[in-house]
Amino acid sequence: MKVLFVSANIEQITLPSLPVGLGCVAAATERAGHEVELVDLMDEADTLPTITAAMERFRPDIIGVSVRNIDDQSMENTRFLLDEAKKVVADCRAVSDARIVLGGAGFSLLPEAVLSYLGAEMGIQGEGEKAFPILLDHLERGTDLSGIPGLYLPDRGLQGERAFTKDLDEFPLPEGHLLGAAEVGNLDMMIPIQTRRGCPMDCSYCSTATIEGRGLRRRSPEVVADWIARRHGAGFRRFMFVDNTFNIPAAYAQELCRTIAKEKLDISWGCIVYPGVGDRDLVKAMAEAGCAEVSLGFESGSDRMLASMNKRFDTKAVREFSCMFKDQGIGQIGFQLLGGPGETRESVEESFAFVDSLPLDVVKLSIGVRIYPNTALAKTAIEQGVIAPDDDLLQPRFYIQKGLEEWLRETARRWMEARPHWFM
Ligand code: B12
Repeated sequence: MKVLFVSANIEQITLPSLPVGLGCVAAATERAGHEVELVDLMDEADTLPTITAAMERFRPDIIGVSVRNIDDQSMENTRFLLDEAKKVVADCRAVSDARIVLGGAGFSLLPEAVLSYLGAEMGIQGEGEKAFPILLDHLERGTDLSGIPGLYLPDRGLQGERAFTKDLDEFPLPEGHLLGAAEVGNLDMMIPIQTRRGCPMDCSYCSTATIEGRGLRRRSPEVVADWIARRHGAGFRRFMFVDNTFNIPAAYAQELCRTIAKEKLDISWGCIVYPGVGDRDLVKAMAEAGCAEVSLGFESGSDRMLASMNKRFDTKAVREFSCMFKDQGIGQIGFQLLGGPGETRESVEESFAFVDSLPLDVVKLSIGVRIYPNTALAKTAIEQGVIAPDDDLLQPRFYIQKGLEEWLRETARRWMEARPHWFM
């Protein structure tokens, strides 16, 4: 079959992100024997002309659209981003009769609500490399779609239990032409690479388990290092590990870094780390492999709040961790998520003082916590009457501890005034 993959994300918030997930599905679909093309709409002011040109040139049988963002996750001046994807789906419809299949992190979070909002024929929750080719096979033969893992149909819900492939080496990584905007040669672009999926940590507010599952699955370090070396050969120097937690498990992260370092590449990269997992040797191995910056999502400087978010570390571990990165010359962005259940003025002041005492280069403050389905936070919010039990959470809802709202904004502003490296 001829499959056109369309990345509907046009957002440049924080940094433009290449559609690596869509590229992975496209690579697996190509390997399964189909003809594929990928259109990345990131740089398009008006998406219709690009979509029209692609349809006329390629004439696809099926269109796969990735839906990454639903909203910007910010309680202050919230931006709802799904209308951008809605326009892309409408544009595809306007110029093609091909069936539209949705996927991506945003779709996986709220499959039924997104499917109905965007008006597509179907969607696949979770990883698409295995399920999408199975779906194509069924569509080609005109057979019944029930049983396909992770497939959602409008008004008929989930058709088959989701599958989580254990060994990610079974799936190809996307090469040049399936890497979205990188193919046009923007060599400054940060190239995303995912080495593992799934998170067992269960933070009270986090949506990762819904998107990727709880069980950790990985690619072998050699496969990852080879892929990075090929991109390096093509002229790219900046990379970002998009794994939720680069350092879990620590032994794997260390082996990965050693394997990358052996390639002796002139690269720099960033990643997201979970405080308290791994030691000095790991941080040293990261520096030697090119790590230039880590996102340290410790979220609070109050031990009581950390425990209430189900974090498996305390402030002492955060400090030790932060100092290890400082010692290795690795830059750090610290993240604070303020206003969750149980937050008080004291815990906020405690957090700010703690953050202030760490060797962080940048600090991102978020006030209010986006409520995602299947989380402990959603349960609390329902129990406290913050959201209705039947709220599908498509329109962003936030939890903020009652009575703190104005005070928290004011206090954050006051602390930020004298700290230009802090932002909201
Ligand atoms: C890394 C990351 C970032 C990095 C991106 C770096 C980069 N260069 O790409 C940074 C820090 C910059 C970032 C920024 C933002 N992010 Co972010 N990010 C992530 C994270 C952790 C991983 C995304 C990723 O690359 N995954 C790896 C790829 C391989 O997976 P994937 O894209 O999901 O694709 C798989 C499946 O979804 C599926 N699939 C994908 N497409 C398709 C298509 C079809 C047809 C099919 C069948 C299947 C399919 O198969 C793929 C392969 O298995 C996710 C959380 C998560 N676990 O998903 C949040 C996440 C995507 N981000 C989110 C948000 C909100 C943002 C920001 C808006 C935050 C902000 N205010 O700044 C910005 C937006 C950036 C932008 N320009 O779009 C939210 C989106 C949900 C929402 N509320 O909208 C997520 C889900 C986190 C969350 N809270 O739940 N992010």
